[in-house]
Amino acid sequence: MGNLALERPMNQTRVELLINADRLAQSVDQLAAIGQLPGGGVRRIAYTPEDLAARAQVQAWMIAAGMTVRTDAAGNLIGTYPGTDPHLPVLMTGSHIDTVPTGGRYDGAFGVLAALEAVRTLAERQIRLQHSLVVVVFTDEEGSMIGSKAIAGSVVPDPEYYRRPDGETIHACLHRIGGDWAAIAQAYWSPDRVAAFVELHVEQGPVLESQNKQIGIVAGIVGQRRYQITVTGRANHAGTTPMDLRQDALVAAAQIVLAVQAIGNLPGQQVATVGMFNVYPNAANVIPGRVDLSVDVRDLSDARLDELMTQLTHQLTAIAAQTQTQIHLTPCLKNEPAPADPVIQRLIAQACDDLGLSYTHLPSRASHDAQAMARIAPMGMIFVPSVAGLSHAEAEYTTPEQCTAGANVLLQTLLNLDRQGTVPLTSSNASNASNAIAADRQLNVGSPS
Ligand code: HGY
Ligand code: MN
Ligand code: MN
Repeated sequence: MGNLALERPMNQTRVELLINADRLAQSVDQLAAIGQLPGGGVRRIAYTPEDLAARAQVQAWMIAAGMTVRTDAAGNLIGTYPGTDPHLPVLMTGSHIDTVPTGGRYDGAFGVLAALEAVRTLAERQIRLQHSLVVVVFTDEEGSMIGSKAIAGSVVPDPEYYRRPDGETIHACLHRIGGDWAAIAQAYWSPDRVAAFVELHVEQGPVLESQNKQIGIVAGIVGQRRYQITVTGRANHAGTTPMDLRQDALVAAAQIVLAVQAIGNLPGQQVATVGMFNVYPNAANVIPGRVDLSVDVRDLSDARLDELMTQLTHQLTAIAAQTQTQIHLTPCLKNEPAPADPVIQRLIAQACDDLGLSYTHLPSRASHDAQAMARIAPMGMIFVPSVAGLSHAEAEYTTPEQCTAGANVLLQTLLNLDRQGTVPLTSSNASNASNAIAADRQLNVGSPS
């Protein structure tokens, strides 16, 4: 792993405190057993019994590690390892334990378990930091990201925005995990309470592996927009309805998929995806009356995302007219691009140097809770390699050695931050603009019929 000829091996580090690699690997295995799929991956969708079981497990581990634990109104599980100076703002770290429907063992879970391992390492040596160390398991990262948004004060007020694809309300979802929609504003942390937020995560891409680097220092996270599109046509008999008298929702939806691909293929760095697609009534002899699909668009520039969505909207209008359907586009996620704090990036680099680990700086094209957290705190992210660049897939893998290296970088970065004191929130991170988007900003296009 890596070209280490000119570097110190890990066992000749300049640091005194190292995490317990076996204990970390064991916890990764144990958590992956909750919601385990036959192919070795994990299905642990937010608010499901698997999510609840995993939360209970992590909570028990946090308590055993000497943390006090609570669940906030957004359902975030918050463990605190008290510091020696209760007046200082906290150092915060964490990630998520929910997964995509067929996810891997590391996306999110690794960041939570490495943070827990950092606390275990401190606790067994009876080391207290000056700052309290707060480990957060954020609610529903793979869906609404409501957990980190609540902490950052950017939750959209309209509960309809958070209705699950299966129709369940956010009230019911949060209630099930110990949260409370009515009190969600109480989950907010003002910037003066958080000295820094650091998230460790698997890269979910091929860059580190292809460059033979052990650690990635994230320079910034791309902005992301997600929409649900409903195409409404008219269900009718597939035999008796002449071709020119159809309002076929699936024909329109198929054109939308190609239009989304086309904006992704425009010159630039953006990506655009239709990942969810449901046809109703989905019967061979019925002209489809309705299709629900998702659109996910990402780029480092918010202005560019606006531009791309304007183009897509024009195309949807044309498709609706041509297919005699109605196309309804509802925003369901908006994450602004978030730069990582330069001071934290430097402290991560210092941790890598002290541990004898190779590193490079790179952007994150995946969204993370760190993105919301950057609104209220200086933010940093540490990446470890993903074997073959695979993620959001059962085959997602990061070796135990790579996990150990990442967890040690996290621990050293937290120690560096504790010594350094509060990092001032840099102007590039401080954002006054609300990224809450108006829930009524919906687009309806289509032929009146
Ligand atoms: O979709 C994402 O980028 C993230 O994994 N939630
Ligand atoms: Mn993910
Ligand atoms: Mn993730």
